[in-house]
Amino acid sequence: MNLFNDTDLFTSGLPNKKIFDLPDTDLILYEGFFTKEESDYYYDILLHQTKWNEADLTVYDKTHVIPRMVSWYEDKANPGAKQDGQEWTPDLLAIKSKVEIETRLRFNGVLLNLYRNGKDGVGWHSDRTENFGPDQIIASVSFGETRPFRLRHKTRKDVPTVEIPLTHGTLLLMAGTTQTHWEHHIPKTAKDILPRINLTFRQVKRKL
Ligand SMILES: O=C(O)CCC(=O)C(=O)O
Repeated sequence: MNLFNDTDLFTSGLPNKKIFDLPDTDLILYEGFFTKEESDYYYDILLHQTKWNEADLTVYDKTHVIPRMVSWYEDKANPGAKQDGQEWTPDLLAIKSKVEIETRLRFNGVLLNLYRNGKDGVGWHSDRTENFGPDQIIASVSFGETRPFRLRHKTRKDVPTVEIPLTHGTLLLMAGTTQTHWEHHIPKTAKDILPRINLTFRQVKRKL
């Protein structure tokens, strides 16, 4: 059985835009942003043709291999970008262009994450590194297995945790002060699930 060429593996939501009414965040979800056919195509291409790498994370002087595979693309014209980095592929540029037209924003980098199965996930964090600035805007595209994306406010305990199932072909825009005030997380699961690919488009401003 060739699981990954089975186009009925994943269902996608109907085209639908939802603006969340939450404090300290501008969060917009577009379910079915990519059609089922587009999503199946991109899932298959990205899964098989991306150069997936392991990555390390150092916490309190201990270095761990993170439980997911990653791949990074960035405009070479971006000041400070690695000149030997990967070239954007036509498919990544097509995905980026569709996201840019809808959001009316421009992105110059993308981090691809591959969650191979339920043992892969990402712990609570916000995306605040010196190369992105404090309130970076992130456009997050998902293909493949639906995984719950959890968000929690960093200081307001009265605000409940939000859980958004990121279905095949979804776009989630995180803007405003989301990264300053909120953390996000993809929990691991004991369920037997298929891979998920997530692309986070970013506006990289390197400190030179
Ligand atoms: O997979 C996701 O939806 C989230 C990825 C993420 O948190 C990150 O790349 O920082």
